[in-house]
Amino acid sequence: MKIEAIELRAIDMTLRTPFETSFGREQVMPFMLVHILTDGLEGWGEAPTGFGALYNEETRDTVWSITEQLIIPLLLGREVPSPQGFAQQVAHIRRNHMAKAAVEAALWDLEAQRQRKPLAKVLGGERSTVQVGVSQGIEPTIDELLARVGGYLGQGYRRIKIKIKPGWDLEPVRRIRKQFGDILLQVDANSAYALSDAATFKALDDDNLLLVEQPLEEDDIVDHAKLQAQLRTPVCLDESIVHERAARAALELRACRVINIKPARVGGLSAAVAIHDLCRSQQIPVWCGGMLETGIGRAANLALCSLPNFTLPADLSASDRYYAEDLIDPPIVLNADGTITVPTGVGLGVTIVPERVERYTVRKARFTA
Ligand code: OSB
Ligand code: MG
Repeated sequence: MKIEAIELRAIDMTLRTPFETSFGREQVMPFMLVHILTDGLEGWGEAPTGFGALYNEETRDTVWSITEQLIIPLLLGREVPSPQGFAQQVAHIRRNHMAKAAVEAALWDLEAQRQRKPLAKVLGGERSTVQVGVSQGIEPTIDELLARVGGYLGQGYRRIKIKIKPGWDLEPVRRIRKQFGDILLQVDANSAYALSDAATFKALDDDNLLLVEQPLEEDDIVDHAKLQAQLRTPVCLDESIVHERAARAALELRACRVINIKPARVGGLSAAVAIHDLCRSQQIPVWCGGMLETGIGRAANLALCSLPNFTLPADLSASDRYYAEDLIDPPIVLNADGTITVPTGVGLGVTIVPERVERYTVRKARFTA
């Protein structure tokens, strides 16, 4: 199987409602799609660059330029590499994990199709449905937050995560507990706090949260260890775990008791599986985070969630929680038991609708051998 062409597309997707985190409020999500065409099969990957340089250092433009200038020349006209072989091939390019992950995802899609299996099976997945939840942003008022949380619980979601920041933490959590009782609840600070704010997290210790996600700076594993030592609630790291070595360091220093795995953040599904395996060997539960992906990125995340150590609910909701129209057909839906079904078709297992991809495209380029 030879790579004949690679198409890059910049797409702009508009969220049904704006999403606010400690780093800002966004409604239009810029993504880059990678479409690899071989003599027979086609593979798709997505870089979820919706938060630009606010979440990590990458933006859609950096992802595009690294992919065009450094990654595509390694692939065009050659045999399709295995995803793991590709990860080795680009290891000399420092960081740029979203760029690598998007191309690797398209190669996983191709690899699974070549094996005539669903991606989940090729990755070592075992379950057919996965527990999911909703990640709820910061709202202008607590009443609006409560209305949104109530809406999601009414739709059947069984785990709620809320974004927090200084000044929007104890009160929203208490009001949710008061109104909705003992639901599965967790918080995500996107590194908005310092170790000197430990008192806030000690106060949250009484609220029976599943975990507190990324309270401190991305590169501050030592302070996370100091914070975790003072808390009963598990600290979960997201931004800090940029590769398997970071996971190893965090676990060795006891900086967290749970890890959020996002393939885009760690450089691809291969690295995601490696972190899953490491955590499994140390009895550290993991769960799959999200970046408000379109159905293309979410289908790959769903496949990953089927691995055995993904034991906490994923940040992975139905298509209609994000976008009025998804890029895939049928859209991803929530089951009555609060789970989502892992696609069973070969490859990503979802049908990508070309007219829709075209409708949201703001820039495209085709590179040929
Ligand atoms: O920190 O998990 C995060 C979205 C953009 C950037 C960072 C994060 C998020 C989410 C979205 O929480 C979760 C989802 O895709 O449903
Ligand atoms: Mg997070």
